[in-house]
Amino acid sequence: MRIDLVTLFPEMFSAVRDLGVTGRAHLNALWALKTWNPRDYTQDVHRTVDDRPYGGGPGMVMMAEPLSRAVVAIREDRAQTHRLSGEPVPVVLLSPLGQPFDQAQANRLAQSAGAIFICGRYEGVDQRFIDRQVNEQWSLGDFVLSGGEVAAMAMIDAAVRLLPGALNHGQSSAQDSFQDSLSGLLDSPHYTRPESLANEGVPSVLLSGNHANIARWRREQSLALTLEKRPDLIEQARARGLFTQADERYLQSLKPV
Ligand code: 9WO
Repeated sequence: MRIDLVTLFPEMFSAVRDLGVTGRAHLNALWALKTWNPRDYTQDVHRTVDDRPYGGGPGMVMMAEPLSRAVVAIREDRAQTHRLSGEPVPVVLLSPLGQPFDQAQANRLAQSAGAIFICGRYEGVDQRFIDRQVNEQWSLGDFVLSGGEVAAMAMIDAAVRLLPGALNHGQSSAQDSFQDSLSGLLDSPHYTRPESLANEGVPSVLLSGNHANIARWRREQSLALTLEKRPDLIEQARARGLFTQADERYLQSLKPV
């Protein structure tokens, strides 16, 4: 997977490139990241990337041409670097108008050749660049950021940790909230040492060594937590036929009579 980023702030991406699970995976060449600064694709002495909005209004708008030239340069670079497997990748604008990014999107990104992310700044991006060059818009949710970079990093993190070999314990990504082994339910609570913390212990089943009981307790915790916090996810899992009879019996037992 190769991620190209068009951004005025390439330094921000050292976080995802150099640190933690994603940093280790990058070191192991499980994925590649390349940043492209639209300022390097300007043609005036001031290296201008923004201008005032037609029609007036506050703030500045990112100019189309430096962004377009950056995307052209990325396509050339991708064609040269992957001469044999030039799988086309989407040009994605991070925007609150986009499709909601979820675990299924993260999975698709992780199983693809990557994406070209456009990180907007200022009040927005010239619409003509979006119309001509952008294939998709992806959103993290209904809020406004000062730029697309932080959203891009969240999506990159969600995808990279799914790459084979990215996690130390091959298991643990399959155990996360929203992942398949949990039927799309929230994960159960976690505990570690010390066994007693300010006089509060650890659920005794976790100390019992009985792995069947531990698995059943965790499943029941997931069901109860999800029913309380995200009943929509319970309905989704039921509609997908992911509940056993034992799951349904336990959910029934949680309902007030
Ligand atoms: C901002 C905006 C606000 C209301 C309606 C539409 C909008 N589009 C944009 C937009 O594309 N903004 C650019 C990127 C430039 C300003 C900062 N940007 C941005 C991206 N702010 N917030 C996001 C974002 C991205 C993904 N998920 C949530 C928010």
